[in-house]
Amino acid sequence: MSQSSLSQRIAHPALQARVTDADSAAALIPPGSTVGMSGFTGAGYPKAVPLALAKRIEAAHAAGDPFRIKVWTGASTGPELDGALAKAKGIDFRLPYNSDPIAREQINRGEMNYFDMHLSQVAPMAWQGFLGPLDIALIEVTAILPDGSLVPSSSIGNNKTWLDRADKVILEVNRWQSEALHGMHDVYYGTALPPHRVPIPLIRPEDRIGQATFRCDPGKVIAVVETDSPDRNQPFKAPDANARAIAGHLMEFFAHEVKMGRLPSSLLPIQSGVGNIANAVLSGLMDSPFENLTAYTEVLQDGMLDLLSAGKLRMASATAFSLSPEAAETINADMARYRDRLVLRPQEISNHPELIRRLGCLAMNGMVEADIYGNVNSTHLMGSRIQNGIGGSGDFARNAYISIFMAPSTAKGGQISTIVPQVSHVDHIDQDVQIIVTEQGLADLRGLPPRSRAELVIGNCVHPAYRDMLADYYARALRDSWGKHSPTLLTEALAWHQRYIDTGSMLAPAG
Ligand code: 0RQ
Repeated sequence: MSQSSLSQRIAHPALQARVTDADSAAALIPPGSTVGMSGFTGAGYPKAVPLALAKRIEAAHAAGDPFRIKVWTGASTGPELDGALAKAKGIDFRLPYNSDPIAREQINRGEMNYFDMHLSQVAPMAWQGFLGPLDIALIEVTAILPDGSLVPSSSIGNNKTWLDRADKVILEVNRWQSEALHGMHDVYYGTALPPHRVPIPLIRPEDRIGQATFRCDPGKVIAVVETDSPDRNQPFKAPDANARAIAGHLMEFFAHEVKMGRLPSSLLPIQSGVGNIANAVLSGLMDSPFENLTAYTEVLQDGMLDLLSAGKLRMASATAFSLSPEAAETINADMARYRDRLVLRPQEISNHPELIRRLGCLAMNGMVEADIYGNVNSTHLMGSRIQNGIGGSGDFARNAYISIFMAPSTAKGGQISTIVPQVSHVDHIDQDVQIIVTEQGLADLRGLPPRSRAELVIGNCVHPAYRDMLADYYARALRDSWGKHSPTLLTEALAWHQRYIDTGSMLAPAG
């Protein structure tokens, strides 16, 4: 590596002197450490030091040393971080969100402790102190400026907090990240714990209320590692028929709300979760009559960039990118053009309840299942196996102007109904859920008491294979339930899930 390429990206002389290789940096992380790492939905996570650390942990385990660490991040990361460390059985405790399959298996076997939490609350809780000290911040950045301030990379997540809170800092400077990212970020330093909290001065999604870089005490930096590696960037699947049908129902709903005068024709700032269905909804917006849209959300997917390029989306605010490899290459080659219309913020701001409520976001998130009263499970399969985590869905759902949850009406090839008598785990209570959408249809639950909700959900959202079963259950619940406000047959309600666990299908056995 030439000295000129080093000095271009690492312009602080004392930090140039800290440049080392990944193995040497990993050797500075003691067993039992709590490490705050960068990374959010596969963007901006450290890619070299965690791999080197995993190697070191494997060697320690082979020698009988039970080396493990605690890992805090922004949200999900990539195989070089969660995947490698989990494979090495090196993670003792993990927060706040995980989608890595190896880590998921360990969590569900009870081998890894996982604290699943609202993403907006990670930074304030780290400052409250009950999570314990943060020993090391391991952060990917785009560049180090002459004054030692840091240009963030493709996600911000909790990096500001990790850099301020940690005793020591290890930096990965990733040359793959476009230098033109400089200027896209808005790092707000005005948050505090009560009783010192003040209103956050953000009124519109495009407002910039902070600075373009992280501050960082150079005296805390114990190592700097240069990398040149892409973000995880998974390809998106083309929307399938279910995703397109869900998007279609939503577009119809938005058009109706505009017609009724309850939404402007530019809608309100949209928040969209990750995945196939969320991307289909963004494609739906592309073909919709709505113009001048804005987004105040967590992640910027391919669909958002398409909307920006087409001029449908005026601007978008998030905390991270979550792109396909092709979209990442496109934006990397043309970052300066996008920089004025995209803002990346710390996740305590992108997901802040005060701001989501003020802006009136339209929250659209995926779900595992919903019950007939509108309670939503986003996290646990059959009540006990965690899939990913609540992520930002709770931050947005409770505070949104309209809170929408969506999923196909069945899972596992039709053996599971995603609309059930009672959810097997509750992430979003019925008061926080206003719209349920499946490919079958949409239920607008706003202002409705429980029995009206149940009728609408059964009538509009359930797959035909399960409609009679649910209608029959509900009729008997109406007749036999102990209370008639939210009629429920307690033993029978969760028997749907037990039947799947026992027989591989929720469908009632014939006869
Ligand atoms: O398992 O792959 O073994 O078959 O659950 O299901 O259909 O791939 O789900 O990718 O659309 O994600 C809720 C998980 C949906 C996501 C969830 C099985 C199914 C499959 C996954 P297999 P799909 P999607 C912004 C907002 C919380 C975080 C959030 C999520 C697996 O949206 O993590 O909203 N949300 N963040 O077969 C049993 C059911 C099931 C079921 C599906 N009812 N019962 N299993 N499956 N439905 C982003 C961030 O916060 C970062």
